[in-house]
Amino acid sequence: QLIKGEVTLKNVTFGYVPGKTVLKNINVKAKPGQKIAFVGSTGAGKTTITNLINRFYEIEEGEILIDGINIKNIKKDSLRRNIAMVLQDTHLFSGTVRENIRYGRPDATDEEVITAAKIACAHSFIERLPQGYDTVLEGDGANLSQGERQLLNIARAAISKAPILILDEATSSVDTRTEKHIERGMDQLMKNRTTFVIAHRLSTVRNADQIIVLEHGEIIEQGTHDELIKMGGRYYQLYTG
Ligand code: M5T
Ligand code: MG
Repeated sequence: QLIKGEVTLKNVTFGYVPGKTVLKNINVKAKPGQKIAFVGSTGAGKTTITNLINRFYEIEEGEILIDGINIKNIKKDSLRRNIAMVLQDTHLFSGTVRENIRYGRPDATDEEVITAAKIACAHSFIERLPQGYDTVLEGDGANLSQGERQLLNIARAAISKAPILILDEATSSVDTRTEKHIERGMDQLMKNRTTFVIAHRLSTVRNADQIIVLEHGEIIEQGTHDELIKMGGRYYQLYTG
């Protein structure tokens, strides 16, 4: 059963190994349907926050709530159904393109698979594959380019009905032309979902409801694009380069 998609991080402090804190006292509240962007330099802790929302790791200090429920009390398969993700490193399995796209939505029709592929700008390259949607992918999509693998992951997110979406450099391996092309699809993907987006290109985070600036695992600024620009701090520096 699907949830509304309110996500709250309360005083979250975390490290992968004892004695090395990666996130310090993180507080974020995402209302259902909001777009939350994380920005900050390499190693700031952006991916780590999404790792925790996905519950890839357990937290010892603080808590993460979805619709008011601590994620520790949500079954893993329910969490997987409610969170769609396109991550920095792609995940595909050996199976056909079609199976890979409808992973998590085995009930999806062929038509839905094609619609999702079109949203992800993947339809045309899939059609050029030897067996189209029935082409078998080698383990982890070894017979595709990194960018094509990302597009398949985007198609998978598009077909999912999950109310929460995590985009971690979702189009980082896609060429600029395709990236330009896919913008509308990405908007469609985010529509009506609580979205956490991480992108180096700051133009893609501009319209976020909240932009959160991280530095060494701490939130140093938080606000909308206009607010942060007016503030003239770190975000302003990053934005004006
Ligand atoms: C933040 C460490 C990493 C860095 C810090 C994912 C991961 C990270 N780290 C680990 O020790 N183990 C891990 O599995 O945590 O890293 P991040 O959250 O990946 O940073 P980022 O996403 O802001 O950086 P980038 O380069 O993706 O922009 O000290 O060593
Ligand atoms: Mg990262």
